[in-house]
Amino acid sequence: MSHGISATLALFLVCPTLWAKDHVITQKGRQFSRSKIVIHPGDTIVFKNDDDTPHNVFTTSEVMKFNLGVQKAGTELRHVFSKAGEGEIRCAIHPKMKLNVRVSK
Ligand SMILES: [Cu+2]
Repeated sequence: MSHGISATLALFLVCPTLWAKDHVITQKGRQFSRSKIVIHPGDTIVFKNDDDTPHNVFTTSEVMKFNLGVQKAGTELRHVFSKAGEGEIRCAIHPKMKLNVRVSK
């Protein structure tokens, strides 16, 4: 085996996040673009704000607790989901906005 191939293999073995994906969720009309999403550990959700008002993506779900803070119109914020489990993402400004996220191994 050449050094080049073994170095590439080693990189994949130590760095599983090379397979990680970005999933885009848009916030428009004070709604998330979907109500559910299934992703894998290490994946990122990119939250885009396509409204002309701010949003504030957060969750209190135990397996994935985070709060992206106030997100200005026209911006995008990212969050990496490292642990398997299920939770409900909400918007602190618009209580009707809900997104069920399942992080499945
Ligand atoms: Cu909102």
